[in-house]
Amino acid sequence: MSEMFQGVCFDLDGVITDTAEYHYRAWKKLGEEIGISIDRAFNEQLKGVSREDSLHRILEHGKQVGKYNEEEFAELAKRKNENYVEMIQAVSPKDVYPGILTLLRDLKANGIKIALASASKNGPFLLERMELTSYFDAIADPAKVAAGKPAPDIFLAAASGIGVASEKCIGIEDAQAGIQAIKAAKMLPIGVGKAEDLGNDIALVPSTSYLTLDFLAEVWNNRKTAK
Ligand code: B16
Ligand code: MG
Repeated sequence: MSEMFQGVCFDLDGVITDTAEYHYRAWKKLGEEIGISIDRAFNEQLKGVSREDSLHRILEHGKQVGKYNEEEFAELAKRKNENYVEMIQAVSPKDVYPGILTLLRDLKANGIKIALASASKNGPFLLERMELTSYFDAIADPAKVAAGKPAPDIFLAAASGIGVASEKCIGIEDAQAGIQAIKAAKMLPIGVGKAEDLGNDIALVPSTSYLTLDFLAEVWNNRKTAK
């Protein structure tokens, strides 16, 4: 197992815990208030996408582009976030997805650096609530990157935060935009979800319980031999 990967950059919503569901409900509620219906299929396009970009996509989807001025737009985004923040107050260590804690422990025990590459400004709060903060060597700040997912910026910031070349990192994501960002950052992607959503050209797991250190190593080694 020579030339192992040296870092793992984790998405948060949908990979570490089920907050993707809360984002969906909060957008759906806002959508109902402004007359735009949001279903789960459309929601796939919002996963991993920043709060403001998500609202742009929703207004486009509802043919309401230009309806709100800058101030009203900011108010809508704030309203969604307040609703979302209320929903995540009760998040606790028992909400951590299966296998994640063991993976974090195993990575740490093997000297592999761990970073958070979430588009969410609520990421640090959520890690605190789940008592996971101490496992992370770096948390990339989405407020400081020029472009959100699918641009590579947040994954590049995460790799730089742990001092590992992105080519030596694995990125784990549940969203189309996130997988694109990982590829653009030249990391090895692992997707949590279905091929119809994430593509059939990457390693996929149906649930986080498959994300063991051995599995990550296998995916890494297969990439090496495939080239
Ligand atoms: P916030 P991730 C993303 O987190 C979510 O998937 C996306 O739905 C959300 O709009 C975005 O964070 C911004 O979150 O409004 O809390 O700043 O999947 O990149 O961990
Ligand atoms: Mg996600």
